[in-house]
Amino acid sequence: MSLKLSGWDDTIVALATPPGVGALGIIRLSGEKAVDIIDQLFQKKELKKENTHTLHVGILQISGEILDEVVVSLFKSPRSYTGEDVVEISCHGSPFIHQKIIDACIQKGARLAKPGEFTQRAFLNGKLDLTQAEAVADLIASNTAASHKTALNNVRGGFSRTLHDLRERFIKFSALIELELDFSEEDVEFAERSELMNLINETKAVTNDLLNSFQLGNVIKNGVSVAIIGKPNAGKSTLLNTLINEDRAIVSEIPGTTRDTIEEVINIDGILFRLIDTAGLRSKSTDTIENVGIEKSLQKMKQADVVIYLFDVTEMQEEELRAIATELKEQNINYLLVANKTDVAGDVQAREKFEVIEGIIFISARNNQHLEVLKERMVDVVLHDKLQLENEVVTNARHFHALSQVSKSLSDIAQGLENKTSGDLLALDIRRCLQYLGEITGEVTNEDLLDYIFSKFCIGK
Ligand SMILES: Nc1nc2c(ncn2[C@@H]2O[C@H](COP(=O)(O)OP(=O)(O)OP(=O)(O)O)[C@@H](O)[C@H]2O)c(=O)[nH]1
Ligand SMILES: [Mg+2]
Repeated sequence: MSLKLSGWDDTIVALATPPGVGALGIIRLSGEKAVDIIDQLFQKKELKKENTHTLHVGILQISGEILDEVVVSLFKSPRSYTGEDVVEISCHGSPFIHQKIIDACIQKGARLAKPGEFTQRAFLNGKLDLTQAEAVADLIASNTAASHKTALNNVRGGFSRTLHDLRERFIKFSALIELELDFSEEDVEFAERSELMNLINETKAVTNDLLNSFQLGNVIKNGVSVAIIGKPNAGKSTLLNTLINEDRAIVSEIPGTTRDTIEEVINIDGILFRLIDTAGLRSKSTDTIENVGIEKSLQKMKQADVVIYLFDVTEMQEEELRAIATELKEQNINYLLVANKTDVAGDVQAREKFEVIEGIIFISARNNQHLEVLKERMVDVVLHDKLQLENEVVTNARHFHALSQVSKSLSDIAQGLENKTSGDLLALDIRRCLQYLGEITGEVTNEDLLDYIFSKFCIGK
């Protein structure tokens, strides 16, 4: 990788564990002088004479002042996370000690690392490609089984390996077509057009699958927002409380109890759902505050990924429900119709009352009845049965954008082949495709983009 950043030759230092008091803290150094710096602070041993991947117990001191008794892990270049010499100091977990040790390292020639700089160096030294490096940040941020799984898959190569291989094959074609251009007078074809077409189709299939996975990827990474909507007193706040198993929202028999929206998060089957309890919808209220609440509810409904339309089964009529469903459908809202208070109406009677309308979920929010059915349907709505978490999933908007461009350039190449366009135009389209494929894996990149990506990491990673 030819890209050199300013400050690239420096040795960097940072706390790798969370700031604050803990049993242990880990301070990490990376760079040419990492071993030398620690040798100046470490008593008794000379690390530069020690083997890589070894542990050393000892005292750290500076100018005669003892800093801490520590364990030092040694990773010599190139067999380290960054590819440079890396030293990790496990010390006691006091912020005071951490600061002392970091100051001592700086005094001996290190500088404080920028956010993500360790991972950035790993990328620049070819230890990780860009999607893997980005997945490291996702892995650290992952808070559900699903987000953990997709991030881990991407850290370990995921789809970027597939894209890398396809790109290599395009490079071969690109070279062959450029060669044709050199022999343009002789009208020869080095690049087999049918093979190129096969490669285009193969790449298209991969790209399309990845593009389709983005919606799911987004859900896995950011969670699904679910607005609970319905008339006053339908039991919306009760439903929220039962789902999160906590008395979070005020429940009362007075219609119009909830005024402001309340948000709570639950994890169902590894997917994060952001539940939003809203003010009950009624056509007109004399209370201005309630009206503001209703306005907010409508807004939340439009912004939500999924809407739970909750109604009191004893009060709702079939015709009205049908009209509501039609309205939601027309507004392109992803909704679930949920009938509440089946304990009052009777489960069987409630189902009979609405048997002509499909897909209603019958529950009693207060008695926690059939909520597991509702949860299952919430997951179904998100997954749409079309994707499994085992598949490779795009979670990153940058990748999504570049993949869309790959897809477009593939169509251009295909069209060029069909129209028997000249080699130089074909070469141009292929180069564009190579550019976007390379942007995803980081084989084509620029300093600004890298700085932007890594600036979102935490310090010490
Ligand atoms: N019998 C029965 N009563 C319920 C059920 N769910 C809620 N309720 C009652 O219905 C009343 C209204 O419940 P809430 O949860 O406050 O209703 P809401 O939809 O949030 O009402 P607003 O905030 O006013 O829009 C309360 O008295 C609840 O105890 C249920 O499943 N069965
Ligand atoms: Mg309420």
